[in-house]
Amino acid sequence: MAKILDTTLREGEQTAGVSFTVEEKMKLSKMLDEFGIEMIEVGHPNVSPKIEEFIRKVVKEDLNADIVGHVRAVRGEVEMAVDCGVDRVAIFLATSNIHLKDKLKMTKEVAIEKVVDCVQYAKDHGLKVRYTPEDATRTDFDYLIEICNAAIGAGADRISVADTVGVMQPHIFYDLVKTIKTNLRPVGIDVHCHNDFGLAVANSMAGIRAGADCVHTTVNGIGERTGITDLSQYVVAKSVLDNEKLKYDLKMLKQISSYVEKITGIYLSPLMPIVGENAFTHKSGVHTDGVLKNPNTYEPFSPEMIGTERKIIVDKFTGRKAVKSKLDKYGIEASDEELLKIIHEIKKIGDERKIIHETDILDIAEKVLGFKAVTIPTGVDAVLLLRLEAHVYTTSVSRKIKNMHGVEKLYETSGDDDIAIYVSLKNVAELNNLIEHIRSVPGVLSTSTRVVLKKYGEINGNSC
Ligand code: HCA
Ligand code: CU
Repeated sequence: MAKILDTTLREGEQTAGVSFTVEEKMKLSKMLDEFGIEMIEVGHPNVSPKIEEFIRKVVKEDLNADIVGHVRAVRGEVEMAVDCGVDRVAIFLATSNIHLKDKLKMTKEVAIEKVVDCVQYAKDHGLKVRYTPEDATRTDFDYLIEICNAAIGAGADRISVADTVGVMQPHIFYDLVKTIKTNLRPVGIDVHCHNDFGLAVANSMAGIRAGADCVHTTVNGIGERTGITDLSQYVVAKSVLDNEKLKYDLKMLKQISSYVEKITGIYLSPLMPIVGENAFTHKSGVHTDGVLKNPNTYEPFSPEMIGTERKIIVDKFTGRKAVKSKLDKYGIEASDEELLKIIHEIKKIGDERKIIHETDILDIAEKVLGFKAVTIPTGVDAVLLLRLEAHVYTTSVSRKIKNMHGVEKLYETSGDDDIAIYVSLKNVAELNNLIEHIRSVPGVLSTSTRVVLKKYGEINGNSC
């Protein structure tokens, strides 16, 4: 079984608009370690004081995962990584003609010298060393082999085949990795696949099949431009499609993904494979009927496997089985004839609007059955008004709050308050927790809360 190196904290932090705090990085490192990741790439220590602070802190945590620093082939940067106490260092220097000539303005010979010097230094200081020929997939093959073998000769124990601009296709990458492996001295091989054409996961799987033994991932696939191989997609594809017994705690995947959504402010498309909102949501009558009889009919694996739940949508496409299962949930019995009437009413509303809430279904059921079916707990709705500290960038706070449990709507406003939030929660205890949580976001100066007594112009109650 190939290993995983997760680089959410290095490549992921290179995503436009993303910056993690030291605390967020510590928390994510611990989650990834608990999940079972073998190597965590933690960043370039020379990029900023906070990155350096985090690296020095995380190495002391004694995680099971190896901590990998990432540096350019610059002596000072390697020295800094050594000084931070990382287990491994990854040294990268581009090898394609376009990078060497136009970006680095460096000859091929000088590039080899720099790589050899940096690898040797790190090795002499007791670190395990990876060398990454950046843009490897657009590099002249003979030169690629020459510089990698020089790095291995100097002590590198891993080579990362970087598809830096994501131009590979699975069959081509398979052949390339295989040929690289046969031409290199014995060494571990990583694959680092960018997702510019949406092929990162497929290419990574092909690379492993060809003999690489470590895949680079990020949570939610974040990274430069359109990111790299998504952790959840890769791991679940390996487990389900390749039928591999994995040692990772797959049940943590949804939770890890949601945490990264929250701290990046980058929210997933509902259509995102594996962890997207729709991954286990069933809509048409034919599908919901099938899933209610046997989930395997329309689910390639169970939602429980990644720690999430199935959702059945009730709208104008809905069939009898789905409506019946919703009514069963509330202990409401309806005859076949009554059920058909209820569905007829649901289809009527469904033509007018996109979302039908559970309370709508219950209202309809009550009308059709002629009695008060259930009393729905109304919960607590409130408007929270937030003031921020003067120097704070409002959007960065909004991003952190937007995804918290119970937050339904968020507005950045003019006037005395900076942010207005509409929240909907089960009870006052939950409301208190949310307020505490919001108050702990750096930059939030004060909150004031207005509990909603009545709502007009929208549907009251929980959504489906
Ligand atoms: C970058 C470098 C890198 C390095 C990958 C690796 C790439 O472009 O910032 O070290 O394996 O994609 O080439 O992320
Ligand atoms: Cu990259």
